[in-house]
Amino acid sequence: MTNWLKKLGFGLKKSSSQLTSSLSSIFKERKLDEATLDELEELLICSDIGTAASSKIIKEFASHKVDKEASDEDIRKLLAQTLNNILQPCQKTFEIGNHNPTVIMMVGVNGAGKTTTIGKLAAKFKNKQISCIAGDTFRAAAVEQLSIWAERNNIRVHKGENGCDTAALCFDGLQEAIKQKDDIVFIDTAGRLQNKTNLIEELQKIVRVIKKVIPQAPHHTLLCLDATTGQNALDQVKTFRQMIDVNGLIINKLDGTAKGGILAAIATECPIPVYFIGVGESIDDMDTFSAQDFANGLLDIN
Ligand SMILES: Nc1nc2c(ncn2[C@@H]2O[C@H](COP(=O)(O)OP(=O)(O)O)[C@@H](O)[C@H]2O)c(=O)[nH]1
Ligand SMILES: [Mg+2]
Repeated sequence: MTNWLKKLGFGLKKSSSQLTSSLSSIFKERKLDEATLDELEELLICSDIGTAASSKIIKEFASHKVDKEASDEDIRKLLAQTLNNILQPCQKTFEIGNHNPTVIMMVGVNGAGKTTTIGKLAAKFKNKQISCIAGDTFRAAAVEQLSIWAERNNIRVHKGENGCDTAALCFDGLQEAIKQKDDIVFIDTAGRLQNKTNLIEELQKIVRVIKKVIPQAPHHTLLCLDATTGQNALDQVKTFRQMIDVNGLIINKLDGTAKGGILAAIATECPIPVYFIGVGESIDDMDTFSAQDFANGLLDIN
C-alpha cells in the first residue's frame, strides 16, 4: 500500500466508519425492500454524497439481486462497486503536454490549497524547467509561502510589489518564461470570494492577458477544493465554472475529513477530471485519483 493510500485510508476512516456502521444496522434484517433502500438513501445523503448521486446509487443498487444471505461485506462491496462506477468519469491522467511553456493556472478560494498544490506538483516534474508566478499579490504571506515552495523545488519565482496587478505580473512572468525556455509555468492566484464580481473580473482579465502572450494558454486551469467544506466544494465547482474554463480539479485535505463523499456529488453533478488529491501538507502528500481505491476506502474494503 502506498503512503498516500494509507493516509487516505486513515483520512477516509472518518467518512468510512460513519457510513459502514450505519450500513450494517440498516442491513441487519438483510431484506432489500423499499424501506431499506429509503434508509440507505438517507444515509448516503447524510454522507455528503448529495441527493443526485444518492438516487443514482440506489437505482443501481436496487437493480442488483442481493442474496438474503449476503454479509455486511458483500453489501459494502456492492456499494463500493456502484460508487466506483459513479466516480469513474472523474479519473483521468494529467498530461501536461508540450507547449514550451505549458501554462498551469491555479484557482480556488482562500485556503483551498492552491499554493501548496503548486509546490507538490512542481516536485512531480523534476526533470522539467519550471517557474511560477506569484499572482496572489493581495497577501504578502502568500508570496512568501510560494517562494518557500519554489526554493524547496529549486525553481524560479516571478514576483512583484505587494498589491501589484496580477494580470500585468503574468504578462511579464510569461515573457520571461519564454525567454528562459521554461517547460512549465505555474500561476498562483488570489481567491477571495467576498466580492464575486471582482473575482470574476480579475480572473477573466488574467486569462485575457495570458492569451496576449501565449494564445493557447492557460493550457490547464485547475480548481483547488478543500474537501472539508463538503457541499460547499460542489458549489465552488459550479461558481468557478461560470467564471472561467476550469478543466480539472485538485481535491485537497482528504486526510482527516468525514466529507469524502463529496467526490460522488461532484462526479454526478459536475463530472470534470479530478487530476490529483491532497492528503497532507508535505511535498509528497499528493497523488493521482483512483476511483476504485477511493470507493474501497470509503466503504472500508481492503
Ligand atoms: N491537511 C492538509 N492540509 C493541506 C492540504 N493542502 C493544503 N493544506 C494546508 O491548507 C492551508 C492552506 O493552503 P494554501 O496552499 O495556503 O491555500 P491557498 O490559499 O489556496 O493558496 C495550508 O496550511 C496548507 O498547508 C492537504 O491536502 N491536507
Ligand atoms: Mg495561496
